[in-house]
Amino acid sequence: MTQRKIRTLAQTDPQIAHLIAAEAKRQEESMELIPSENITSAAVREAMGSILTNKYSEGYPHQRYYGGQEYIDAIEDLARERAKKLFGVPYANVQPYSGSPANLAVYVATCQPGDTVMGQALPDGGHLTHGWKASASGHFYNAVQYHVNARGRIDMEEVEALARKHKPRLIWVGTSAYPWKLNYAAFAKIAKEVGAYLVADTSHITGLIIAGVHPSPVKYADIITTTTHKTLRGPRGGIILVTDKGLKKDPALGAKIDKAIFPMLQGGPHDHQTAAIAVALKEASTAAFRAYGKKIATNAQALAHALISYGVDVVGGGTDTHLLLINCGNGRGALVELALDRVGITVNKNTIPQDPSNPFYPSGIRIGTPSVTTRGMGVREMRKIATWIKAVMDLIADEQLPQNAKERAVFVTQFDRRIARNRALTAIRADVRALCKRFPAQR
Ligand code: DSN
Repeated sequence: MTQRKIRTLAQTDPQIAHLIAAEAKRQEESMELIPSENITSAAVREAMGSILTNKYSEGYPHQRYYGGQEYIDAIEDLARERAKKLFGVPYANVQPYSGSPANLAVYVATCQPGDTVMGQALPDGGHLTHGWKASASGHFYNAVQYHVNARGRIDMEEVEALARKHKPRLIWVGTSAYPWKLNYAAFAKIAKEVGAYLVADTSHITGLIIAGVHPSPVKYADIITTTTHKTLRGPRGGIILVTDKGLKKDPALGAKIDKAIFPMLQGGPHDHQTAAIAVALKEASTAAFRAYGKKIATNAQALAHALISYGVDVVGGGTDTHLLLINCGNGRGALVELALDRVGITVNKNTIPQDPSNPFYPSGIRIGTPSVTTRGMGVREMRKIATWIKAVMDLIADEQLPQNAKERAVFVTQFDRRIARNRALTAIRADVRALCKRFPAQR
């Protein structure tokens, strides 16, 4: 009998192996301040890279359309039970491939195409899937959008007025670029008055909710959706939870969500992903994780305070979550993103409330602390990072994006080339690398 030789990735596909190694080095030597990113544990990655990816399992535990499910069922049962226990809810679906399919499943389970839905506008810190016109949610549903006020806080008077006027079937409360705590009770009152489902998309703040740093929506929302790879620190994936309140409103809600995920929107679940989610949920049930969640917020506040003390325009004057927005000046977010990238600080350009520019050349950057907190950095390191951000912003302060939209792409390419030779940026790059070395990314 011939024995099949196991070939490593490097032997089979050296190009991909090389690129993964290069990305690992990049992750080690630079710091990710993109608020939606994090660093998974070796245990999560082991489950994610396991042989479970070989299996097909359409359906749900103990009700599948394929054989050979005894271990897969046990894995999905564990993931569902851990999710229910961790969040204190009676129902969980752990099969969504990620956050956007999870949110689409909520629409499919609760609305008909053309129904009115309501969510926070994307430039005001909401999410594409909450009714923004470029997404399916804004295309197939009659989406009404609410905004933030001049202080950058959700305008609850507008939320109430729009809900009364449009009587949405579903109201989203959830954000992707909003630094403040959400008032779930106020949203629940409005949703009750107009008879809407209240859906909390906690993707960005799930880890903070587990840590008790942010209020929980469990008492107030009918449905909760979350990605699993942000502050929860799991693999890429999504979870949908139905609360006691949701089941009281509609006892079939869990069954409707299950049906929306499969067979309406998805095929076979990604069993390797389900196992990795189960591992992440176990990790998130520990006191160590709760301490981690608290540190994310402490670090974000320290970063915001330091930046403000250096005269940086932090939108709304701070944060009480894991992220903050910096106003870089009209359309300059992309320039600051590129310059920070040059020194090994990865952020993303982002619109700010009432942005005078557009989403491709927005005026802000979005910064978050989940990943650097996972590396073990604390308040002292946040102050250091703030000095580098300020220094980089000062170094490119004279660079102005052309008014003429057609000239912008060329300008940005030339700008990127120009700063590659900047000695002051190169010196900061060396300091960033030295700090990263003291706080390894891989765990
Ligand atoms: N792409 C995610 C984020 O960066 O916030 C939201 O889906």
